[in-house]
Amino acid sequence: MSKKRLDETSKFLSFVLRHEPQAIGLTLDSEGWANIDALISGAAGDGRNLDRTLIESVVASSDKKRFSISEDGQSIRAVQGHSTKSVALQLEEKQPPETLYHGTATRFIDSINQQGLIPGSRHHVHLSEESATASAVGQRYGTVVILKVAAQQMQEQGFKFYQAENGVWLTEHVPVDFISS
Ligand code: HQG
Repeated sequence: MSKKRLDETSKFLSFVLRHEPQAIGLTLDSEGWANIDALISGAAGDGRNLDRTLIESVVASSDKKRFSISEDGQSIRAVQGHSTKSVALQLEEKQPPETLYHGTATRFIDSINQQGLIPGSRHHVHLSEESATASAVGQRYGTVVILKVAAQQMQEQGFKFYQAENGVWLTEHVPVDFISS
């Protein structure tokens, strides 16, 4: 299986499983699960030739473990990054490390200094345990800036933190007072 084919399919799966399932007539349950056979037939209607082997290879080779397959092998979901309103992952609250990192781009800094970190179109602000990961995330948008988030202090003050299956930390909003560079 070529890397190109895996990458293209991964992007397509992110699109339908996080953002626009309706684009291929797919329904996700509130935990984000889609039936794999329905995904394959919906994709076929969109001119995309997916099969189970390809889907399983994408799940297994995803560098960030973006997707998971249910225990019974019937369903697939994205583990984080959703924007679609139909999904509300039942994430368990978890105690974060003292500091988490957020990688962003210089051009967003003025706005972040005013509003704190906001989720944008996604359901959560995404935070990393490693500054190197945050750096890779921020580079997607331009010259990177790594911000430190006083996560434990936030939690002590009542803010909730969650961790997705792939290790990404999630919270709803990071006010300016808890951000430093
Ligand atoms: C920025 C990828 C202006 C924020 C990555 C970010 C991650 C603000 C952008 C995952 C702001 C949103 C998520 C404010 C935040 N004013 N800009 N007040 N607050 N921002 O893509 O965290 O490959 O939705 O800094 O690796 O970059 O898709 O979030 O630059 O894990 O699996 O607004 O997406 O994973 O961008 O990335 P995004 P993100 P995948």
